[in-house]
Amino acid sequence: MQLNPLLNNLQEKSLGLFHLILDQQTIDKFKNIKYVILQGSTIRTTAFAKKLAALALGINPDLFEPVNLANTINFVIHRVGNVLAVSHGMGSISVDALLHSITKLLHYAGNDEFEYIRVGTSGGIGVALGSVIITQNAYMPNLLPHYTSYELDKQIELPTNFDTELIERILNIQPDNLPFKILRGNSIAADDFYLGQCRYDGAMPPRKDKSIQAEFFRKAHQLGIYNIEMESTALAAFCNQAKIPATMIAAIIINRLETDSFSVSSAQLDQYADNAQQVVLNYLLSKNNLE
Ligand code: R2B
Ligand code: URA
Repeated sequence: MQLNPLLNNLQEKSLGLFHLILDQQTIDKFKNIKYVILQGSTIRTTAFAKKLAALALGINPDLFEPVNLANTINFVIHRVGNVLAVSHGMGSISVDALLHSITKLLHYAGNDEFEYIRVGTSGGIGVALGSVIITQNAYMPNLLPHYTSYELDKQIELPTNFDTELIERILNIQPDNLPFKILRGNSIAADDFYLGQCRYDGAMPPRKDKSIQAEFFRKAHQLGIYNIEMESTALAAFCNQAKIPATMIAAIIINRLETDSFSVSSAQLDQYADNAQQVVLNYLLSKNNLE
């Protein structure tokens, strides 16, 4: 791991994003972490922590409510053994702020070897609903494989390839009989769910002619891009810079070659999202060191 050397002399007293005072009691709660599972929604993060606690530690989910280690409802942080389940909100700006905060916290607690895995949902580009994509490279919507951001007025471009060895470790332990497909591919992160992803069902219409949408997805597919979501570039860029192994595992909940709007039930969407959680659970449960 390679972080900002200025952190060593910072003597930071609190972490604003999590409303946490950085005293020894707080820092102790974050020692010995090996896996950080990041998801957009707080509800799915809590559901995941309960599932993991049941499967890895035999804790009855009906009798266990994981505590939020952050003092805010904007983000949740649950600990199950040496796994943190953390919510990151929606979009690159949210995940960027979350990544700085959680990484500093883990650093202050003396961790220097952990993995970041985002587990989420996405729109598919020519991939069956319910499939799960594990991301190799993240692309900007202009179909370039880097993250463009700004430090005040300065435009910054950072590489966005995820960790090949982590991807292989995750793929190699999956059982053969999963009821859905797992594909290794590339992903696009857009800055918005509606116009940023060229949806015609937003409150404002896209400027583009409908044929441009189809042409865009065709070009993307040729680059091995199988899904579109909103955080992969920021996550990949951060983890590349920090030298933290990372990837993204995202379920396909809509086929963007066919439609912009969701037509399946919310129970069905939850089932698709569960597929992505299942892939990371298979990975974590294959470890004998979760406690
Ligand atoms: C996927 O789903 C969310 C939008 O609904 C967003 O966080 C993402 O990347
Ligand atoms: N998340 C997105 O960002 N886009 C989709 O189409 C589905 C989930």
